[in-house]
Amino acid sequence: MKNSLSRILISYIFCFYIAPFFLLSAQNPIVQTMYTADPAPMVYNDRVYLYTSHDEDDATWFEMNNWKLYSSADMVNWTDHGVILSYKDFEWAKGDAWAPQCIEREGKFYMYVPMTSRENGRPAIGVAVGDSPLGPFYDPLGAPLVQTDWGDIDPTVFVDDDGQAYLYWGNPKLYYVKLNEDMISYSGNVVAVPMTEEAFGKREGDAGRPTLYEEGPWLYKRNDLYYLFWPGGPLPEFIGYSMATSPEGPWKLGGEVMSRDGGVFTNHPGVTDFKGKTYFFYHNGALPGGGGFNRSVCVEELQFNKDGSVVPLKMTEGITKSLSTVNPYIKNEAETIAWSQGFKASQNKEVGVFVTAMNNDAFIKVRDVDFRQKGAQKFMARIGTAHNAPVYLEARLDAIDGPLLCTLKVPRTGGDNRWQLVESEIPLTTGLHDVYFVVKGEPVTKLMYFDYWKFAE
Ligand code: FUB
Repeated sequence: MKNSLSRILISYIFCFYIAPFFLLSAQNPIVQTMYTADPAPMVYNDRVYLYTSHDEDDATWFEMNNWKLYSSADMVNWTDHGVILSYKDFEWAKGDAWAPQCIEREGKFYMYVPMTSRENGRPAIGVAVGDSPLGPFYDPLGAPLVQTDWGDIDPTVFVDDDGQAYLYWGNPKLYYVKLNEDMISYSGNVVAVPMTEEAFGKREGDAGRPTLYEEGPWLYKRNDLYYLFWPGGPLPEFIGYSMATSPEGPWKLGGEVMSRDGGVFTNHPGVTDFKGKTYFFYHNGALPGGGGFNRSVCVEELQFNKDGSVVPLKMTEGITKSLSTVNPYIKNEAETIAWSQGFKASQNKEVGVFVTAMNNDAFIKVRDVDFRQKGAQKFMARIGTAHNAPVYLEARLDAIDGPLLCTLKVPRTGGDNRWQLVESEIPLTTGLHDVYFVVKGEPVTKLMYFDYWKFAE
């Protein structure tokens, strides 16, 4: 009874206070074109790469078949790199593509992923290797990297300054192993972390879970202190953290980082430093249609106190100040988005990732586009539609109804496997602007496909 009352209260707070805030200010959730969960950031060559799991639309249980990748140089515009790995890439796995993490070591990229094993129907952790953050990734082992008796999900991987790599994971137990330098094997035994009240707090009335720790660990180091962030229970999950002076513990409870505000029963931390700041990724149910199995990744800036403890966070509108600008004079993917409504992302062999406008007035906003002093006088976009009825793509400045630069008539190419580059002159446009692409037309669904855009002098 107490539990259902608190759930009603959480939903009430979410619907009336949090959701409208998200929709108006609109930087979180950072992906609006599909449902994403379990964010795992990795910084490489001045970009944040964000690996996520993927909740299928209309799922009523964890319907998760593959992993997605997004990246950003400015923390407000995110580029969709599509599906980069699937459980089908592992012969030994039969599904359940849950929380991933990818890490770079000496120019190779190692993606650790939990899946259900065909052999015994239990979760296990696999590893895939690639030569670029975008993949392609392949399974070098043809078998799980690690499997215990139960609960082998949610891997987090970390390479310490002395080169020793650690893999932590598990629900309800917390395990770790020391990975070898090849990152696809380990030495020594799997260690079960002692689940003590001092390390993870105390939970009453659940013999299988004596502490608050639930799942989804994330290992992070700052100023010689090690942090383990973890979703805690009972459900719905909050996010807590523990600290240690060694990556092997002993861990000491730090406190709560994020409360149970997201309107879904899980949460999942991912932390990274980028361009002098620390960012905390998590998920909630804030997109329209969102819920426990239709989650969305978000990000906040994370701050620390002088003693190293973490300043608790609230779920907000997200990162509102861009770290750099967008160059309009190069090919920009339509799936580079600060905020969108009414667009869905997909991919095919003709153009890779592209977006589809699902309804009239669907729009994409790209933040901080720098036309510079000389300015642009031409706009071009690679687009297409399957409809006979007219469909138009408008390019506007600074607002969905801001100054109109041009209106392109979308050519009837016949489908998303056929495209045309369409261009138009525009009034001289200089300086820094947000650019809006707004779709107008009568057909009821899948109005147009949009691959890329570019401005010219
Ligand atoms: O996304 C599936 C599972 O839900 C993850 O593995 C957990 O961390 C929770 O987010």
